[in-house]
Amino acid sequence: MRVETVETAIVEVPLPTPIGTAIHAIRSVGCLVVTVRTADGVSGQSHLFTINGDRLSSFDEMVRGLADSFVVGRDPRYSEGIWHDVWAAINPTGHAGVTVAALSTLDMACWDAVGRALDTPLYQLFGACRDRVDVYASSGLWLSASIDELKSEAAAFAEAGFRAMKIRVGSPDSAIDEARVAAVRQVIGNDVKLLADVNQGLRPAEAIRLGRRLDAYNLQWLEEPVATYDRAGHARVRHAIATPIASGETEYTRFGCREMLDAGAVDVFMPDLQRIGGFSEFRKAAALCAANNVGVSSHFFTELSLTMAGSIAACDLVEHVDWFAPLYNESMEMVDGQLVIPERPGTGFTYNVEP
Ligand code: SMN
Ligand code: MG
Repeated sequence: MRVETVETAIVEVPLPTPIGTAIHAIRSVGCLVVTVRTADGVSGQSHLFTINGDRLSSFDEMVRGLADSFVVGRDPRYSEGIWHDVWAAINPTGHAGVTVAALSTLDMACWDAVGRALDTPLYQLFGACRDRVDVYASSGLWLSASIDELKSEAAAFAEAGFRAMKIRVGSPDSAIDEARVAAVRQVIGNDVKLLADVNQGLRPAEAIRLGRRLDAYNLQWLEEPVATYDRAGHARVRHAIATPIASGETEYTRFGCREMLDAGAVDVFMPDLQRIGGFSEFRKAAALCAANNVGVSSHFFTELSLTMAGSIAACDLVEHVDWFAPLYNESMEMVDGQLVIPERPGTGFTYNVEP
């Protein structure tokens, strides 16, 4: 099996309404769909994205450059060798950001090709541990929503069958955040899990003040309470409140994961497939977490993260973001508040995008 071409396609997916977090203002996601084709007619696909499509052409350039040098002409079953050759080559440029996003996307597309060539779901190829996984609704309850909007969105998520959902917090006044969390908790009751994401919007003392207020609302976790680089700050918050701390969506590779674990920053590490280094590296980070008795969840990339949840025992909860559904030919299936891990070959998802 030999890769003959790697093609890219840029697609802008608008959000139904613009949204805001403590640090983002988002109107659309600009996606780069990557297709690896082998000489025997097998293909593998994945994507990366930037918020509002910002500087997406740099990512395209990086994917195509790395693909020409390290993927074309290679056997995708040598994904580990490809990963390490790219890692060595990006050393002078840097092991984070555009370089690692391109590496991640190529890694996932190669793996998808391997699954398709073998006509096997990737999660089973990696060694399956479950066929369904708990999920939380995450395309809503934004910081930009009014309290009335929060209440109706929360009710709609529960009505749609979600048993968990995430609210964004990080307002300058913690009393405002508390009122918003209280309003949602009142609508959904105690049986539906509620998570809260600060999006790095606070300093440690402010996050502790907020966390102590929110301890009364039985939250599943408080996410990214402070800047991602402030791992000691994460640990301070974690030790000062009862609610568990989740973080890691902005960390790169097993090395970023190790920094978080060594600092005692998190109860749950939540890699983002685009930043962590693709399937190969997500699995290594998850092994580190397991050795440290730290939980694993996934950030964004719901469709592709099902491959991880299906093959990593500690990864027992995934984030549900519906923004990318228009890219795919297949839809995610939810049964009794859980997502079904598809038994289709590869990731189980194909892109409806022509390069
Ligand atoms: C998030 C990240 C990027 C854009 C919107 C929301 C958030 C999440 O941190 O965890 O979903
Ligand atoms: Mg987050």
